[in-house]
Amino acid sequence: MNKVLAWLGTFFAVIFLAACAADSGDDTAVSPTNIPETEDNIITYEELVVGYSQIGAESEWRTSNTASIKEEAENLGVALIFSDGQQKQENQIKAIRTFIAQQVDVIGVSPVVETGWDSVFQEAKDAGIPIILVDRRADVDEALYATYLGSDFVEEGRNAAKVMADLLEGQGHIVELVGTVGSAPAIDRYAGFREVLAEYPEMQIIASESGDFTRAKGEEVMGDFLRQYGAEIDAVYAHNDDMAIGAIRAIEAYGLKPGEDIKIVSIDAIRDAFQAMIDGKLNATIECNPLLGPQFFDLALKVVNGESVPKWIPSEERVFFPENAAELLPTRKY
Ligand code: GYE
Repeated sequence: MNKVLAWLGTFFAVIFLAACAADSGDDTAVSPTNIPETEDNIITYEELVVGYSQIGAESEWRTSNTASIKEEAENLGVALIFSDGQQKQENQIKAIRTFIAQQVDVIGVSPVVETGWDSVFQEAKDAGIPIILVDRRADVDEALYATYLGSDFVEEGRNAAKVMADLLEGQGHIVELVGTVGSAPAIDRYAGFREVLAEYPEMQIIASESGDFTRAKGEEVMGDFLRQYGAEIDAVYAHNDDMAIGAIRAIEAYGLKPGEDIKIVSIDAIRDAFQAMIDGKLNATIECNPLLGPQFFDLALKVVNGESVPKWIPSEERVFFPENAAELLPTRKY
């Protein structure tokens, strides 16, 4: 018994000394924040349960993005509960509520539009489930999400305008195929393009309509533009390659040559855009990387384990032209 008391005495004395050392600012002291976590309280990929709310399957970009997420979950052994929102915000909100009820560890979401997420994100926060925004931002308080992983869409819009200015030598009539109304990439690609265009008073946007990021809608809207403006159109700025491919079809049906009579610049850099450049029908594509699976799960694990992560992880992106499209196509992964 005495031995036990003596041992306890020594134990508390050590604790007391350690506390004094911490107070005195000695950085070798043991404090709760620098005690290494034991293996027991670190979550591993095999234990991680992730709810993922995807937008839909509107474009090649999106299907590659979905494939990247599903493949990486499988590689890592992560339990992934995947929900396809069919491009409807209400479906995404329902999916997030289901994930909360299922008590997943972390939620990944690619918000179809920017606004209207405050309540459901707050519900996740109240349940202690972190949200990671993937690909698209939501217009909410920074406290409601852990991080955003995705592109700088404003910069993509600026780059598209710079390329367009070169192609048109600073002069001409542009029609614009806008992405999904209210979505982060549509809002930012619209703004970035105009920011640079302001430096070129002789380049004008004569029409701007949404093609909802799909080939079918891009073709339909381009058909309307051609019926209205015909050969007055010098160029198309499409917020994604799929709409540009739709526009190419409409221009051919109208009897003009895409890429020659009407220049086309779009965004994403999908494989079909490389093929269109090889065929001389598309003049440039600005890269937007959908292969976000590996970075997403890396972040998800860090976030659930309480590691701090930056509020934005931007993707690195390039611009591609027809000159080396044939050489690059075999290397493209989406
Ligand atoms: O550019 C488009 C897709 O959010 C960046 O969504 C993404 C966009 C992409 O449908 O093709």
